[in-house]
Amino acid sequence: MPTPSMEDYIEQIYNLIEEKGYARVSDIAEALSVHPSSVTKMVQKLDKDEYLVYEKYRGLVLTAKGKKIGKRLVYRHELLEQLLRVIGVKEENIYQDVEGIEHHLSWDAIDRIGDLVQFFEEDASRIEALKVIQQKNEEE
Ligand SMILES: [Mn+2]
Repeated sequence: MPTPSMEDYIEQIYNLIEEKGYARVSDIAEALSVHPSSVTKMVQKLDKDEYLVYEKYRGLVLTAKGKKIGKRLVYRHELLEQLLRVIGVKEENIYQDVEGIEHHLSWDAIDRIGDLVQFFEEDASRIEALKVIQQKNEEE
C-alpha cells in the first residue's frame, strides 16, 4: 500500500499525464509545492515499488499498477469534492479539505460516500431538504 505522500505523487503524476501526456519532475514539484529534489527522491522510490518507470533523461511512465491506483486516487479526490459540494461546503474550502481527508478513509467509506452522493444527485428535493436544515441551523 502506498503511503499518503506516495498517494499524492501518484495522483498528481496521473493527472499530469492525463492533461499533458507527460509528467516532468519540475511539473510535479510545482503541482505539489515541493522542491524538485524531493520529487526525484520520491520518483525513485515509486520506481523501486513498481508504480512507475523513471529514466533520468527520458522522463517517467506509470506502470499498469501505477495507472490502476492513480485512476482510483483521482476518482477518490473527485468524489470527495463532489460530496463537499453537494452538502454545501464553500467552494474556497473544498480543495484543501479534500487534500486533508482523502488519505484517511477506507475504500469501504469511499464506496458508501459514492452512494450518498448518488442519493443526493438523483433527486434535487433531497438537496433542498438538506438546505432547509442548514438554514435552520444557521439561524440558531
Ligand atoms: Mn488530492
